[in-house]
Amino acid sequence: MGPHYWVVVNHHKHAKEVLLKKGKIFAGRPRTVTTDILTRDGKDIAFGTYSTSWKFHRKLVHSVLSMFGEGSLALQNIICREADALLETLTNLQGKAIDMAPELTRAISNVVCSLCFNSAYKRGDPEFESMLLYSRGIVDTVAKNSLVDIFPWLKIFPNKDLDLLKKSIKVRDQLLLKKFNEHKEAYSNDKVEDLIDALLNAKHNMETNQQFQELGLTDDYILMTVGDIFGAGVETTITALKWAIAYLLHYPEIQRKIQEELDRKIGLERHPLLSDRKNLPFLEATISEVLRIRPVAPLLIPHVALEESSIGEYTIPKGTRVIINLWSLHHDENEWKNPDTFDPGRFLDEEDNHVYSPSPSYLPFGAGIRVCLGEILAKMELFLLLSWILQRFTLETNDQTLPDLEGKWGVVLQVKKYTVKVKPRKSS
Ligand code: HEM
Ligand code: PLO
Repeated sequence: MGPHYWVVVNHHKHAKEVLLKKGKIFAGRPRTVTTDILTRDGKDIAFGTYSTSWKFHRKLVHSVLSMFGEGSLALQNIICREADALLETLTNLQGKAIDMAPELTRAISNVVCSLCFNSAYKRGDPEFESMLLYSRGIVDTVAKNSLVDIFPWLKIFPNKDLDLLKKSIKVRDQLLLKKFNEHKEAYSNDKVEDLIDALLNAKHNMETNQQFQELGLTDDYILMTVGDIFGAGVETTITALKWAIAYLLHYPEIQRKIQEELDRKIGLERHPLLSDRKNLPFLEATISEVLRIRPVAPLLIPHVALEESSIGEYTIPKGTRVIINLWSLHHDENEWKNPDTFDPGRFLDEEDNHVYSPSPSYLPFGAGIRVCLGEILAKMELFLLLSWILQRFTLETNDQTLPDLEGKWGVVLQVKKYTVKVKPRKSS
């Protein structure tokens, strides 16, 4: 395709060879016109190729996520604070046909905002509205293998998508820079409260290190790392949530089964907590099934062979771009019974007590050296938000109009807009 070799991997054995067995060889990323504009020539984690600075930033983000205590109290408190505000808004909107997306987005954005900037948005905040708008502009135009990414020289011609992308990025950059400057002014090395503090701290501590230049601790790299986590943190989880709700509207009996499980195991006296996850296997299985049937990133992000190698019996020249077709893996008829049917039960053992993957052909977060950095966070958010909503509300379609399940192509597999009626559940 265009001036490069592209290989599309459709079987899980080959996918694992690329991502796990030969993960380091295939850890490169292609440079493309749109991602270069988004990331100032690859100075981020997701679209930046394998390098010392990439490794350093990835490790740093990982440690910040651990500092916030994945699986422990801090993140749970932040997510529950947002879930609580969401329930209050839904209570005020009950009975009306609403698009839940803006409210869900605010909840999810505020979690990543707390992580990145130690701040949160209130309803109607103009900065939040502008964030929604620029993010839409980026998701619709970046990294979707448009012609200009395949034939870069096309960028000399007028291109509406590139114009929208550049305009959106300008707004994003202003927002990031504002947050960055506020943090620089307030910086003190004994107070690390969020991702920007952690990056500034690393810069401060590393200034005397001989490797400093290679570590990429310039303002550009720091801004792009924060932009990545903020962007990935919002767009991915929100997409999965929208898919989950769309499927629950199509399958009310599954929604009812989740609610019965919540009633039986938790009741209405208290809200669910992360420690309840093991006791709510049907909800957990539903989340797994949503991520199977509608993977957020159906082609992952393209990988690049950093040296000559092989996949199965094929020789792969250095520089080949490798697409892992997750859609294919998740819908492989040899691995999944009726792959197009939404059936959370397939992820449960015979007693319906434990969640497991019945097939190795399942990689919603990728695997290996480039595996998603936010997997644990995303799973926490999906579990807490869905359980809090379904404990208190039943979600119904408006006038029998069911959401479209086909999706819309972009850097993530987007859900077309739909409306929902939220009906409070009676206290038992
Ligand atoms: C990469 C899935 C949420 C941060 C990825 C990849 C996938 C993925 C498939 C590409 C792996 C590859 O190219 O091999 C998902 C799904 C999510 C989710 C399904 C939610 C349901 C998040 C969240 C964050 C995040 C919440 C941030 C806090 C990242 C980053 C990368 C990434 C930084 C790039 C990693 C790299 O290239 O080294 N994710 N993700 N993701 N994800 Fe996620
Ligand atoms: C989403 C729009 C933001 O404004 C910028 C951004 C940054 C990181 C990207 C994310 C966007 C889309 C989803 C991506 C994420 C990095 C990892 C994640 C591509 C473009 C996935 C699913 O792989």
